[in-house]
Amino acid sequence: MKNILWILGMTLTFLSPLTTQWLQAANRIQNFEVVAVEISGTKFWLPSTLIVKKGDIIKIHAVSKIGGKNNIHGYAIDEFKVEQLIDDKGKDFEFVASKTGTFPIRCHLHPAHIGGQLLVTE
Ligand SMILES: [Cu+2]
Repeated sequence: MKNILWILGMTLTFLSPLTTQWLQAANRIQNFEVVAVEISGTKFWLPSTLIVKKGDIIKIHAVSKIGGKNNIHGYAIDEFKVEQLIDDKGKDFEFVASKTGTFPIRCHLHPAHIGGQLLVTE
């Protein structure tokens, strides 16, 4: 019995770095929750910076917490052809961060609405 446990332990010890490498090679799923808010009359998308790795599958849940008549806001990342309309019910969408770089995030409905940036690293 002891021998079997030892063999099992050694096998797991040997395999775990390989498993880690395999997981790193596969596309990671990155989940983000972003909200449109208004602070002292200025609208923002928060968090303003999303940091991911090249090849990651980016899953975003976006929701507008800005009340009033104009509660629909845009969430656009031109480089990855993301262009969504977001209201107070929220919306899920996804894309693959297929290239490295820093890419603007903006509200395509309101130029004054402060967006952010998507940072894709190697
Ligand atoms: Cu907006």
